[in-house]
Amino acid sequence: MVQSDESTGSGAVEMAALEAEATQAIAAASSADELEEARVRYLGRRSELKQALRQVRDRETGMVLNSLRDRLEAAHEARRAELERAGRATAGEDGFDPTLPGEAPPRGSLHLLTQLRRRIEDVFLGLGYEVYDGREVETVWHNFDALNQPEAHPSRDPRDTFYVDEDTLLRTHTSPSQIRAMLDRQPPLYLVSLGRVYRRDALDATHTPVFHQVEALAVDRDITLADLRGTVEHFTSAVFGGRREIRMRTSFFPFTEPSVEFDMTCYLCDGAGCAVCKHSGWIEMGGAGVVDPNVFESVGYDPEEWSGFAFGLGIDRIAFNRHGLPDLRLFWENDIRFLEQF
Ligand code: FA5
Repeated sequence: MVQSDESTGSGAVEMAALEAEATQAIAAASSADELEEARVRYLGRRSELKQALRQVRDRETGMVLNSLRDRLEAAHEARRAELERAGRATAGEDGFDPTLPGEAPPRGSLHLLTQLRRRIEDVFLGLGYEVYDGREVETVWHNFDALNQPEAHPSRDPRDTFYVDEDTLLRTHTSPSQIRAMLDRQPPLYLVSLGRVYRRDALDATHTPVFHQVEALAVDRDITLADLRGTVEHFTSAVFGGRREIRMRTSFFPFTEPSVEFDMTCYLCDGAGCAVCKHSGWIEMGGAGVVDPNVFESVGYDPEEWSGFAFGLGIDRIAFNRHGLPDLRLFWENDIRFLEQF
């Protein structure tokens, strides 16, 4: 029992011990239940302190005990607020508070290049094309020889191409899937092939050593450059929206003859000229042409009977243009702040 015994000082000692014990118990309470237990024990109706207060006879002792009660109540209130802040006071022992609003888990999305790749596939499927998967590790024959690439062509140089061994390499474009498909199937055929390609290009804002291409191949009777033009126009309009016009410039690829590079009217200014198309009204898309008879011969197709067109372009550069991105490397950095915008 706490008693005021100023003559011996034992009451003061007991109160000091009680205060230390109560303060310690309040501070140690780690849940609302534990805190309530401490409150009942040290501040409740049956607590030593309350009983002592009831028996107070002199003003001095009353003041001392009242100030002790005030200090313990303040400690209790401080601890209660602390626990509430930690989300535990209202939640019970397991820390779960069903009254708090829920947190929505962040939703992931497909990588921008995957989205574009699927969109391109859908456009070709709509035209009746088949999606054909080529190989990333290719033979030199499929990647170069069968595509009529001259022995001395610079792209064969190990400084430009990743060789696995003398006869094997990481494909430098998606065109070898034309060869595989023609060896697998008999014409007529209409197919599209998408995937990664590899070149020893120095890394900068518009070049990455790994990038993605889409390749389309049509082989049938009486195919002409006009069919190529119509298909490319449909493809670019479907992917970019609106009605895109196509411009062809003569070019050279060993596997097509004639060969062209094609541009489309800028999807932003519709050809008027703006920052996206560098004020030319046109955006470069890729390479194309009529399949060279030598390519047909290397897969055993009769070039007198069959004709075809092929075109190929870089998917990364399309996405880069489409979204006005400053740097192709963003596709590979996996920075969530970039990825979550698409
Ligand atoms: C070719 O790869 C040909 N196979 C395309 C082709 C197919 C022509 C069928 C005719 C018939 P080229 O080397 O130009 O062509 O590459 C095509 C596209 O790949 C370029 O237009 C460009 O968009 C993209 N590209 C090339 N190098 C890189 C690179 N380092 N990083 C990102 N994209 C690239």
